[in-house]
Amino acid sequence: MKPSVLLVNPWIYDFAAYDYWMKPLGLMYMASYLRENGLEVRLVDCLDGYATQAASMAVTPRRPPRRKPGGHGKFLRQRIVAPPALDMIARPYHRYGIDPEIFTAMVRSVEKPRAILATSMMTYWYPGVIDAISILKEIFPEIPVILGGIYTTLCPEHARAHTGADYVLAGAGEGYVDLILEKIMGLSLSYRPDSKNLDALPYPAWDLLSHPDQLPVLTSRGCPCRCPYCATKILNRTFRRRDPRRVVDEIAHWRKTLGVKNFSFYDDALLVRPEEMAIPLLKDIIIRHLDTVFHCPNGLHLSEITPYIATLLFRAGFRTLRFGLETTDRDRQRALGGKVENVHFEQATAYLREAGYEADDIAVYLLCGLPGQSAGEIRESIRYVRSHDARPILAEYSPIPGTALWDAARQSSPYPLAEEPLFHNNSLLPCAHPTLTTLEYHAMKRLSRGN
Ligand code: B12
Ligand code: SF4
Repeated sequence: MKPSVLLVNPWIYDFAAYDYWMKPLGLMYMASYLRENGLEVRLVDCLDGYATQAASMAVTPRRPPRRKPGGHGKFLRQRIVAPPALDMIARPYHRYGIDPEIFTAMVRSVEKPRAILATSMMTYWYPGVIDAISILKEIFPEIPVILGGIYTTLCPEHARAHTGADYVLAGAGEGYVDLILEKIMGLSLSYRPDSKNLDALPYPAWDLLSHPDQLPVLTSRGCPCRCPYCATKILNRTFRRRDPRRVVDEIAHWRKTLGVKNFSFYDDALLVRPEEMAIPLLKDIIIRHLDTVFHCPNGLHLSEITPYIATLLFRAGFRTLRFGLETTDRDRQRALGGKVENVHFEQATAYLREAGYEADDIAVYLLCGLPGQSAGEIRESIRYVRSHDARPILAEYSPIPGTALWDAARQSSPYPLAEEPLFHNNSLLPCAHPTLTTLEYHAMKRLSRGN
C-alpha cells in the first residue's frame, strides 16, 4: 500500500467572508507534487460545503449554501466568539466552512496518514488554522503536522509560536518537498521537477475536490511591480511565467476531464507584457472553442488595456473583470509606485465598452484606509470611477509585515499590528485616517454601490 498524506485547508475565521472563486491552489499544487512522488493523497477542505462524503460520518452535514452559476457564492458559517484580542469590536464573528463535528468525522474516516500538510491564507485567519491543527493533533497525536502558505510566509515566528504545527515552512512549498518526504516522512524522493520552471510542475490535483464548480488558473508567479502595500515580492521574489499554450492545455484538460466551465485567474500580473502571455493565451482560448467562462477576481492592470486586448478578452469569454486603480489622487498614485494613472482608466473603460462590456462588468478596486489617506480622497475616487461608467469596489487596506508601507501602517494604527496578526484584518480598517469614521465608511460603501 502507498504511504499516504492528509492535506487540510483550514477554516476562515472573520467578521465577513464571501467565496469569490476561492480554492486552495497552493495546497493543490503540493498535492500533485506529492502524488507524483508515489504518495496517496487525501484532502479535507474546511471551506467546501459539499465535502461530506466521509463514509463513517455519525453527524448529519448541513445543506451546502446555494452557489451562483459562475462558481462563487456564500460559505456555510457559524457564529462563534471572537478571540479576546477582538473583544472591543462589536461585530458578529464567524467560522466560515463546515462544522467542526463534520471536520472531525471526515478526518477520522481517513486512514492514518504518514504526515499532515495544512495550508494557510490571510495572516488574520490564523485562529482557523490553530483550531484545525488542534483537532488533527487530537485524532493523530503522533503524526507530524506541516504548515505552510501565505500566513506562515508573512508571519513565520507567530505561526511557530501559536499554531501547534510541528513544522512551519515559509515560502513556495515546491522547495520543501525533499524535506517533507525524506527528512520528515523517511521516504525517498523519486520525482523532482525544476521548480523554477513553472511548465515542469504537474497540474494542481483538482480531481480531489468534491465539487469543482470553478477552478483557479495561474499563468505566473510574482509580479514585476513593487507596490509598497503589497506582499507579492515577499511571497515570490521573481516574476516567472508559464508557456501560454501549456496554460490553455490545462484549461482544456479540466474542461474535458472534470467538466469545469468557469475558471478564475489568480495571477498578480496577468496582462503585463501582453505579447508574452495575454495575447497568445487569449488567442489560443478563442481558437480552441473551449466553451469556458473566465473570471479575474484579482486586480488586472488598466494600463495594458488596448482596443485589441479588450476585444480579445471579450471574445475569449472573460466575464468578471476587476482592475486595480487604487486611487485617483495623482500624488498617491505616484507614492504607490505609479503603476496606473487616471488616463489609463479612462482609456481602458472606453476600449472595454467598445469591445462589448457593459459599465457594470468593469469593476475597479479602490484602496480604502491606507495610512494617511483621507476620507475625502476615497470619496473623490469613488465619484470619479462612477462618473466614467465603471463600478468602484472598495478594497479595504490590510497592513502586511515586510512591505514598504509596514512602518507607516504601524505608526498610523491604534492597534499593535506587529504583535497580533488579527489586527491585519481589512474589515477593521486598522490604519484608517481620523476622517474615515465608521459612519463615513458606510456612507462610502453606499456611494460606491450607487445608492
Ligand atoms: C487570488 C488571491 C485572492 C482571491 C482568492 C484567493 C484564494 N486562494 O482563495 C480573492 C480575489 C478572493 C482575494 C481576496 C482578498 N485578498 Co487575496 N490574494 C490572492 C493572491 C493574488 C494569490 C493567492 C494564491 O492562491 N497564490 C498562488 C498559490 C500557488 O500560492 P500560495 O497559496 O502562496 O501557495 C504556495 C506557498 O504559499 C506554499 N504553500 C501553500 N500551502 C502550503 C502548505 C504546505 C504544507 C507547504 C509546505 C507549503 C504551502 O506553496 C505553494 C506553492 O508554491 C494573493 C497574493 C499572492 N501572490 O499570493 C493575495 C493575498 C493573499 N490577498 C490579500 C488580501 C489583502 C486580500 C483581500 C483582503 C483584499 C481586499 N482588501 O479586499 C481580500 C480578502 C478576501 C476575503 N476577506 O474574503 C493579501 C494577504 C493579506 C494578509 N494579511 O494576509 C495577499 C498576500 C495580497 C497582497 N496584497 O499582498 N485574494
Ligand atoms: S501590481 Fe498588484 S500584485 Fe503587483 S506589486 Fe502592485 S499590487 Fe502587488
